[in-house]
Amino acid sequence: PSETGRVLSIQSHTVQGYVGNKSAVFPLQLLGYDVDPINSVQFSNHTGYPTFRGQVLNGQQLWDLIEGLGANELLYYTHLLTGYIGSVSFLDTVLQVVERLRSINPGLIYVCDPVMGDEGKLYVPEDLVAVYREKVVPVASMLTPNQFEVELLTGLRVTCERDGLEACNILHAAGPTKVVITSLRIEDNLLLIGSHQKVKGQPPEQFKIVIPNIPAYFTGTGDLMTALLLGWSNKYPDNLDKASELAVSSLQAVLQRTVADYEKAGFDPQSSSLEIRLIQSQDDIRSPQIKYKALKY
Ligand code: ATP
Ligand code: PLP
Ligand code: PXL
Repeated sequence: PSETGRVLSIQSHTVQGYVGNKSAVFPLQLLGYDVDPINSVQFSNHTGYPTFRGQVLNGQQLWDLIEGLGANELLYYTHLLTGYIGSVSFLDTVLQVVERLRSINPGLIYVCDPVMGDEGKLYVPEDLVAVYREKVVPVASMLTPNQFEVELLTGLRVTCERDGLEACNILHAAGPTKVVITSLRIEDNLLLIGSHQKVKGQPPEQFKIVIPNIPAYFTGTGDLMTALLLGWSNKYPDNLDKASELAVSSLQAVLQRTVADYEKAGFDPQSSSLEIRLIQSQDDIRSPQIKYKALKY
């Protein structure tokens, strides 16, 4: 399938390394999309390093860029993609961007990774949670929370598959027709749960993909995962299961290459967070071999 689009991607930029736009733009381009990145921050490196320097874009500066595009009639997009957002004022402006883009293309697909934290720890200001829950979820087309984020958005404790499926139902009722919980930690495995509500008010089609846990810690994988899900689900709009198989298979190939390359260079992959080997994995992104299959419920 050759279905492509024009994506406005509002995410972090790091000079060195791959998170945010650095981990989303290249894969989407490889999949054939025109991608227009707005850098919500420009940092030397991601914030997991001992130190970082750089600048943060504020809501007004974001809106200024949108006005500039608008003045030249350049605001036709098929997709809006957002990831880590650090303040309520910036998130409120993103909501204005959604409204503005939909006034030009009512069919705009908003793919939102509601980045708030992981493993029980919040890494955004607490007042963002209510904004995501009350204002962002209702306008999102596709949502890609992790286990902790889905708990924050639904108020459910999510500790097993059943909880995950129930949480997806709650999120569908609030807005998005596609929900992918990118990782549920169940014993030694990671579980992806996908849910597509094809008809409003009807039960969604749901599936899971079992992902063996790699004993290493990566940064930027969530951003890459959401970009791949956007890319593939647009090519297979009625097969979220197939899109997820492709995205997971690409991502796992990237992670396996990353660990192998660090080991070859004499590093212990468990000693620190690894920068993903994104550029070296372009064949796995363009044409992934499906090695991880979706199991339908
Ligand atoms: P976000 O906070 O951006 O929503 P997230 O917490 O969902 O992100 P990750 O936990 O990085 O993001 O997971 C994204 C995907 O990366 C998962 O679906 C999983 O496939 C893969 N992944 C991440 N770490 C590992 C690992 N150690 N072993 C195997 N797969 C992993
Ligand atoms: N740690 C911090 C401090 C972050 O800000 C983020 C994402 O914004 C992450 C970790 C998560 O990165 P990932 O995309 O791999 O989930
Ligand atoms: O989602 C990953 C991410 C995004 N943006 C910045 C980050 C990170 C992860 O550390 O530091 C600035």
